[in-house]
Amino acid sequence: MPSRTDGLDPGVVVEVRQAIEGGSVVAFTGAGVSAESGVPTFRGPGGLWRNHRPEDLATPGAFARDPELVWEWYRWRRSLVARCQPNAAHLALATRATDGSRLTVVTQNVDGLHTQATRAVAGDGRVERASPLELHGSLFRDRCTACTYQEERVPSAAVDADGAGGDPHSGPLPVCPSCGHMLRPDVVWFGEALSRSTLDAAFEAAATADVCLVIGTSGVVFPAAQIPMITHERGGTVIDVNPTTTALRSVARYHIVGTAAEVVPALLDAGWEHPVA
Ligand code: BV8
Ligand code: ZN
Repeated sequence: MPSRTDGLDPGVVVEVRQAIEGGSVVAFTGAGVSAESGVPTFRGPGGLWRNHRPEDLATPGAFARDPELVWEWYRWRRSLVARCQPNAAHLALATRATDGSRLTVVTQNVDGLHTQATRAVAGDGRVERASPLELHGSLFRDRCTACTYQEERVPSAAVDADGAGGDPHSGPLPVCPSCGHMLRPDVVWFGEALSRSTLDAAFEAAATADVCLVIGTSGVVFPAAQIPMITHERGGTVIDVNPTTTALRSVARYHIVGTAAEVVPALLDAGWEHPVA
């Protein structure tokens, strides 16, 4: 069982910072890393799935049966997330991913906040090298259901570009300008395969990591949830940052009970000073 630490115990912070310093780190994040940016999680109280089951919305079958309902949900999420900003956890991760430290961000999230943080910290020029691996795609990209057409929906414009005018319940369904078929959100639905190249890169990062820093995930969705398990199997240290216990407790060496925006800067931020108790 992990050594559980409520909040920022200075001794544990020193130990974890030593494990991270000089080692290679894979930061594996879920919806919890964006909670303090105002993005609802999936399975918690007030969560995104609360009024629906995942199978009702995030599956190819749901889209085939009721594309209006699925688009309504994604348009609502897009307009909500477009108003959210990266929080201190996203920024601390982006700083380490772009300052030459060996830190790779692997995220299950589709909210684009890790990429926004990377742009904020490094500027557009260096985003490519430090871009997070987005295992489940992006809320702000549409793709055609029939050809290879894709279209980025820049978050700030997402509220308007949809033709929904920020009202998540209106607007005709988007069609491909190239072949006329319906567009869909470029996210990975349940029962759909993840991008092989993205998953291979994520598994490689996990296999060679000294530390897997797990932030804000219930650890129930596969194959993403294999990431910390791979680091553990290769002898790396898994650190779980979460206010509650998760399905990853069997592989975590530390469980730091706290929130992402509070804990992650303490573990990564060179300038972080432990507040005088
Ligand atoms: C596939 C994109 C095969 C869409 C998402 C039985 C066993 C094992 C696997 C399966 C099974 N039955 C079915 C499967 C496979 C299935 C799966 O894993 N199902 C689960 C539910 C059992 N997986 C799939 O279908 C995957 N594909 O297997 O394909 C295949 C192969 C070849 C060919 C064809 C097919 C695809 C899975 C991807 C699904 N898409 N998202 C969208 O977003 O709309 S998953 C969705 O869940 C999000 O990506 C989300 O990130 C992800 C995981 O959830 P979490 O991020 O963990 O969020 P959650 O709310 O659960 O937890 C938040 C945590 O944060 C909590 O612990 C909370 O305590 C904590 N927290 C809260 N506040 C804070 C905080 N932490 C820190 N700070 C805070 N402030
Ligand atoms: Zn098309």
